[in-house]
Amino acid sequence: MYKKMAALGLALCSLLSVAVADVAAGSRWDTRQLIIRLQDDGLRRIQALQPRQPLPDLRLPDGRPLTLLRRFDGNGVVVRLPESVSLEEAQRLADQLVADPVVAAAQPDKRLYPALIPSDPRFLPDPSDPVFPLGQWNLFEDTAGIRVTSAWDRTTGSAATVIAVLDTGIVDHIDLDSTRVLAGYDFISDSWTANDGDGRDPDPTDPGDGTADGDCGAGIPGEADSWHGLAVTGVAVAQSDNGIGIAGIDFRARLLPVRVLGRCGGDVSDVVAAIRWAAGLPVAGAPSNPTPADVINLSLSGTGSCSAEEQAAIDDAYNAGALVVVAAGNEGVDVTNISPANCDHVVAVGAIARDGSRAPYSNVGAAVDLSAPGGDGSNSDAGGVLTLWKQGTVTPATSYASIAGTSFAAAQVSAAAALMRAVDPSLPPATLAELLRRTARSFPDASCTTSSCGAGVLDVDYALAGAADPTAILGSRVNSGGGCTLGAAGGRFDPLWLLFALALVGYRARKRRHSSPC
Ligand SMILES: [Ca+2]
Ligand SMILES: [Ca+2]
Ligand SMILES: [Ca+2]
Repeated sequence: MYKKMAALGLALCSLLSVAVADVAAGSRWDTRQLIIRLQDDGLRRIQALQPRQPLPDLRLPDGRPLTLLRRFDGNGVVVRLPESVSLEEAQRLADQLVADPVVAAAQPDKRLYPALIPSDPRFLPDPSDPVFPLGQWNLFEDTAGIRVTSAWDRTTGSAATVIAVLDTGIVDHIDLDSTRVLAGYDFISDSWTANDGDGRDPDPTDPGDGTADGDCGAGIPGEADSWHGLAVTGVAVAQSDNGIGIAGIDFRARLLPVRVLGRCGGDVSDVVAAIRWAAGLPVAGAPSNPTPADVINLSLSGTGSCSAEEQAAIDDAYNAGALVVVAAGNEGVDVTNISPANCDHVVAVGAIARDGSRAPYSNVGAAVDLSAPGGDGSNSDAGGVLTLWKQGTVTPATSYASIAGTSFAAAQVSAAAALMRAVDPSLPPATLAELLRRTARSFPDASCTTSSCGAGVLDVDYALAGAADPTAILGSRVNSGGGCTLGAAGGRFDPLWLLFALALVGYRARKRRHSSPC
């Protein structure tokens, strides 16, 4: 609303006392225009004025004029400044103008932009798509989405940010920018588990983790390759706005692929080494990591209490400045007995379904920090999380899949944390974690409460606002989170994934609405 001033019938004779600042390069919020509402007398004075003529008597301190661009409605005019200024500077100039009795109101003619909709053809819903009609619903739907499109108006990320994905490794994909993929490391010591012919090595490429019946224990059926690391990675950093496939949540962060899971899962001893290495800490036998992670994503779980070795490694990473994000797990049980989600100094992430209800597989309990959409895991609902996939032996991979699980909920929180670090690289893990909790929005369905599914549903837009001004959200208090019972080290981790409807397609079959290859 415009502030009304008393009309004193004076001419537009004020000189502005605020200089127009030189703004080099500028931002997209800069403006060169003001909207001015005039009192009647002022309006009369410019009645005969033509566009691009200077307003009579109204000048900047250095003598430069304000020129008329056009009449606005009623008593309004849009005027042009001699040069673009920041929005803040424009506001100061407008405030000065309001002090003139013939000016009823003034404000910057600020620029507005559409909420970013990336060009990736699978981002938006497409009812004609028989396989993925919902697009990336988890990023934008009102009920269970994480409000990414408005968040992207704040930042789309920074190349200075590093997300470590500790998982089955990485494979090339047409919708993954290889220049954003750091060298990483393969921490799997056992060569059979690793399936790459040796123990630890510098190549985190995922050779597949498929098994035959009985490989993982008597009576346990074999499984196809999971490509779990690729799928988790795609949620966070698939190449965005490139006209191909899906959009990753972070457009610019670099990926640090760290291999810890292979056939039949992985060992705690390898995972804890990888956590320290990802955080930039020394690990015997491995080269130093020149790109310590801002965020470490652990979409893996095992049973039991948080072991001493897990907690120690997580504490080391936390103290080194890395936020450790952990999937709550897919067993549908209380997370108290699921590690490392039950460890201290982690952000444990549960999953909700597309309708906002608790995902039936998601672990729950007081140790869950917040939830994010992970799909409901049923075959009757296409509402899994759309992400990258590999099918067959084609390289780079070209496929996409709709997958459910807390793995993919966690990946969304990791990407959100990376965007927060892009807003402010100095935010420590405790602040990131508390902001994620405190900016989460209320659960849309009574099946999730703050005692079962964490503080709420991930709200990336609000989290980024919090990152820009933490004290507005937190005051001076930063809480580092809950406790953990220490126990014996050991056990193996399983990747968390539920693939349903086998929603896989090769890219050649996907040419439809766009000229892009998928
Ligand atoms: Ca190896
Ligand atoms: Ca390897
Ligand atoms: Ca893409």
